[in-house]
Amino acid sequence: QSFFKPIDSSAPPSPTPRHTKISVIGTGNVGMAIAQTILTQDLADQLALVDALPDKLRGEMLDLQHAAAFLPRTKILASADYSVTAGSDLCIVTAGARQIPGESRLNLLQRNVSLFRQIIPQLVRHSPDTILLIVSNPVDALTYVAWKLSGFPSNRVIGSGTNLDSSRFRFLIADHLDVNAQDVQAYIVGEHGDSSVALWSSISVGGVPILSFLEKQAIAYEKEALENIHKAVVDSAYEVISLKGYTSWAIGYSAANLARSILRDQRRIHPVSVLAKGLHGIEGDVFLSLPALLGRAGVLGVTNVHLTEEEAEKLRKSATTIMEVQHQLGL
Ligand code: 6V0
Repeated sequence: QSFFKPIDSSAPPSPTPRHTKISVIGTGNVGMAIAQTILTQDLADQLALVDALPDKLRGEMLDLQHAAAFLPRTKILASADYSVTAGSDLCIVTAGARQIPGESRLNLLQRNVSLFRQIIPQLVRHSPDTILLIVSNPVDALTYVAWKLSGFPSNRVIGSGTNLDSSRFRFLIADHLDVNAQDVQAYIVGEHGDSSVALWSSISVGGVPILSFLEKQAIAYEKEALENIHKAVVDSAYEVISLKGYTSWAIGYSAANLARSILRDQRRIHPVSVLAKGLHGIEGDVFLSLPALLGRAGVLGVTNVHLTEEEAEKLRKSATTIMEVQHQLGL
């Protein structure tokens, strides 16, 4: 006995609609910020959550489901079993071990590689056509690990990379000029974190290149002052972590912003971690952030952004640092 009476009993059953499904692996601070941004921005018909802690996972699922009356309709599923992710269009991986005080970055990476050995093959088995978006840190090396473990073509393995660093950069410039950050075009590329590279030569506000504007107005600017803005970007993650214990909201919006560009085929350009082999003199299999065109097939291309020789040199140095660590992983 159906709750609704059919208005025409001879009508054929309606075809199953094509759903957009996103899975979020790891329901810690970052995974949940991403999940809730996906819900409020109506980016998926189905949202599957996976974590290794079943009680926490069920609690998070119920808490989100209880907001159903205030949100666009999204079916929310959760399980520690990866079959819940079957048929995902996009899998966002935020699962990660926490750094133990005094632990080296390499050791942390090795522990996260062990997690990825459990996670990535299961995602691939249940969603062979999915796109993987890696958020867990160190994001560039782990994106490489996900690429290796998945066997996917590189266009379907993306690291959230410096999309967040670039947003922090745009915020600082926009705040200084008192304009909307969406009208500031500015990229941070390279490694997400300490060795990232700010592309000063390509910053523009409302289409006006900033450096040449300053030069034309004979406004003196110190290279050091510019580097301080970049340093503020690099330090900002540490500052947030020291103040509130973790970062969550900005990475939540950053990942949802990438999800929108990919799943809605927006063909927008984002600085994200991509396979950089053969670009800007980088040799070897290394993922780091470059401005990339994102659409339904994942990474559609990388823009031919102009780098000064100094910027290119810094980028290659970042690549070498990441590759040195990767070589010790034995993948
Ligand atoms: P958290 O709050 O400790 O959450 C991690 C979650 O992963 C926990 O809920 C764990 O139970 C879960 N987990 C652990 N092992 C597994 C497993 N095998 N399968 C499934 N789930 C598992 O950490 P938080 O959410 O704060 O951070 C998550 C990751 O995101 C860390 O690696 C951060 O460093 C990284 N970030 C990356 C950013 C970026 O810009 N790329 C930004 C912020 C944080």
